[in-house]
Amino acid sequence: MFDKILIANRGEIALRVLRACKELGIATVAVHSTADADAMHVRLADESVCIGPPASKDSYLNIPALLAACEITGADAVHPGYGFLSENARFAEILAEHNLGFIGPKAEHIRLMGDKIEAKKTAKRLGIPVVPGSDGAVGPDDDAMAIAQSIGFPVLVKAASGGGGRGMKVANTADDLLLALSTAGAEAKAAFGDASVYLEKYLQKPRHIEIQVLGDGRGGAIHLGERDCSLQRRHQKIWEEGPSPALDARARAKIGETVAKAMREMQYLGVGTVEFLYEDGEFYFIEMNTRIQVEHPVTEMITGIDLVLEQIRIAAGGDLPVTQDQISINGHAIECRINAENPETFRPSPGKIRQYHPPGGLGVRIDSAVYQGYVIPPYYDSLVGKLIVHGKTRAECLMRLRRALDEMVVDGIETTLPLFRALVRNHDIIDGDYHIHWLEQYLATAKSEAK
Ligand code: MV4
Repeated sequence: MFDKILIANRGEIALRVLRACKELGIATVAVHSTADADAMHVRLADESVCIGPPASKDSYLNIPALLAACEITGADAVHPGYGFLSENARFAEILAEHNLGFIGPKAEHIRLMGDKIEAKKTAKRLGIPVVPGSDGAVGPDDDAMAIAQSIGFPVLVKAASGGGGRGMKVANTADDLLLALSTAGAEAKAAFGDASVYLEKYLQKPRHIEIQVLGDGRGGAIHLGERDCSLQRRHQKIWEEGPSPALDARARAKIGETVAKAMREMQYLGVGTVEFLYEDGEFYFIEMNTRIQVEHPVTEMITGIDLVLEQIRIAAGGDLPVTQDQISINGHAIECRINAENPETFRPSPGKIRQYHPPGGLGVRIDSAVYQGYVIPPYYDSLVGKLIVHGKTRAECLMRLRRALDEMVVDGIETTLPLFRALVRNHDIIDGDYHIHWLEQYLATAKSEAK
């Protein structure tokens, strides 16, 4: 097991990792930019190192500074959290070259899943259902039109190095396709330095359902159910829940076992999330995330598994905590990502938190690093905290979420709390009747009615 872990991140996830380390009896090193000197994870860590000025590229993405911090403190492993360097294969390799542990998957798997075309080919080879589309990248001398005709319009042009919605263009007709191909390729080249694109059948109103997996890196892997992350705005998830209101036990077991089998064959190491679009009872693989995700508490609340603690144990060579048949989904959990943003315009609202009262009570969890008097800096994401609520049923969960949202106080900055107080009372949401475009349609309607 590791003796001292350097947490190469900030905010609530840095605090989350720190908590797991403390429970494992592992010493903690916090790193921070000059803008985060007063951050909670810095206060609670055993040691802290300032690694640079506010800009991420000069601090949290500054690999030499992180290596120096490991050297100075004698850390023997690094936890990358999510975002920043968490899916940077080269970073994982550099740590290995310096005899430092990387609490994450094998670099080869990070690299593989970072290339959306290779990821899809791998998924298909491992028996995971994928979206119908081109067989790999569409080259200049491929007959993109013929491929699109065979898929059937509308088709989606996707950048191989994209992800998270970047570098995607919908083509509804043959004429649209030529334009989409040229613009997607040019944008991908500019954004990712890689112009290669691929085609997929465009699914009109799917849900976004992701499967949580845990692998021991030696051929053992289990799945821990799913999270429904369909409520997104501009590819930013705001509300995630598990189990999905759209799945029954049979569908869950089928896709879960398919994914777990694939992870065993890959000899996947650590936590991972396999993302699907789900439409008309069918799953379609779109991407795999090789990191702990923001929404991991939803799974923790319904399975009782501490994903970050197990991620650390497994990275140190440990075994899976349970067997597949010991996993059971208990009750329902919903996570709301509360941001320091205007609830209508979503304009960031950094600044000082003058009043802070987090809700409590049975089944209510707040993952946040803010406190009364904390100043939210303008340099990073605008997350104030995640409100995660558990109930024996979805109805009980919604009732408790409504109460917790009404109880929560964050004054001094604007937050998206009012949005969640409206969503938790919305009939479609209460019925679980929504898809990936539902939120943006809801917001557009609310905006037009406000005029
Ligand atoms: C799609 C799609 C429809 N059809 N692929 C968006 C980001 C990346 N995860 C993949 N995404 C999509 N891929 C096909 N073939 C629709 C989306 C999409 C989306 C997916 C999940 C959650 C929210 C979304 C919002 C817009 C588009």
